Amino acid sequence: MKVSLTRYLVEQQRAKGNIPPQLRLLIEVVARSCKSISRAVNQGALGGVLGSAGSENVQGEVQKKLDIIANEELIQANEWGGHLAAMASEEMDDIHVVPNRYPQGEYLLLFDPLDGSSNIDVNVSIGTIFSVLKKTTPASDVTTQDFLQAGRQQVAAGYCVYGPQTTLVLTVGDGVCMFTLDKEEGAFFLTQENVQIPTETQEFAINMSNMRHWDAPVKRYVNECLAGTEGVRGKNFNMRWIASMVADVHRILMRGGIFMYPWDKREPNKPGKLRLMYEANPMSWLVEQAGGASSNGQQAILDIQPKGLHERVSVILGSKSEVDRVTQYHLNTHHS
Ligand code: P6P
Repeated sequence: MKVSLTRYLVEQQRAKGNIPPQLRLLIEVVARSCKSISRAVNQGALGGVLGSAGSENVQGEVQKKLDIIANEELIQANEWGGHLAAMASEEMDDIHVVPNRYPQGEYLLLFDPLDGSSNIDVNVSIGTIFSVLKKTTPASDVTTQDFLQAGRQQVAAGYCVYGPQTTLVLTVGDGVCMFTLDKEEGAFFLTQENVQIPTETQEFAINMSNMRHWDAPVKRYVNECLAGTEGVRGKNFNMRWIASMVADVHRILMRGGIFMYPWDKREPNKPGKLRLMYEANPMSWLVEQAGGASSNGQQAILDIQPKGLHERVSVILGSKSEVDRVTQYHLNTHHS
């Protein structure tokens, strides 16, 4: 029997009480937005949606047309429902407070509307990443400060990967489940529950072209992987780098592995390339909920107290034994 996303959420609430109606509405609206984004992505050149929009985002990155389409879709779909107080996006400098003409809710939604943009025009998997927090000050007006909560405060997180299948991956703190889009019915159906990342792995994901810029612990770890059976690891490793975090993380949730986008000396004052609030935090919670680990080399990413909406972080996540090893190498360096 096929279990739809709505049925799953209703039954999860009945069993565990961790998806109150407003949160269920939020998740369903985000899923519906991902369906629309998937349709636009699948149109590609036929829909005139490829290429650049001729503008830049707060990160100073060229925006693709689909970045803007996806951002607009999530804003418009989520602002009227009464479940949200405000939204934050990689594509917007400031938070988007729900307009006065609509009721405000207690949830805060953060998202990277279309992650992996460099892959859009070459038909490689991309995705939407989202994270849900609760307003900490019910009374006062929502401000950016309300968003600056550590990743452990998330109440829901997930992504939708637009690949050979369109798959929504979700956690509300009770494990990770996956829903695949049935395009004929236009609905997501449960295809995996209680996802578990294998603790051991022999597959690492990192952009090797940056090797000369890495810090010593990362160089040590990757060189040991490359040494294979002739080195201290005593086994051979495989390498993957899709350059879409959503696709790399999905592979890791499905078959294990370690993903690294560490600090490097190209821009030493930046802790890393990836953003904490709407990329690293949701992905880190999913990975931990699936039995993996996620660190910035010094501490669990979910424990980092954010200082800015768009702050970046060094990311080392995936199979627990490998992440622990890389973290240990960092700690050894700082102690010696
Ligand atoms: P690089 C995509 O632009 C992204 O933010 C992540 O999805 C991906 O993991 C990373 O950047 C790829 O970066 O430097 O390898 O192109």
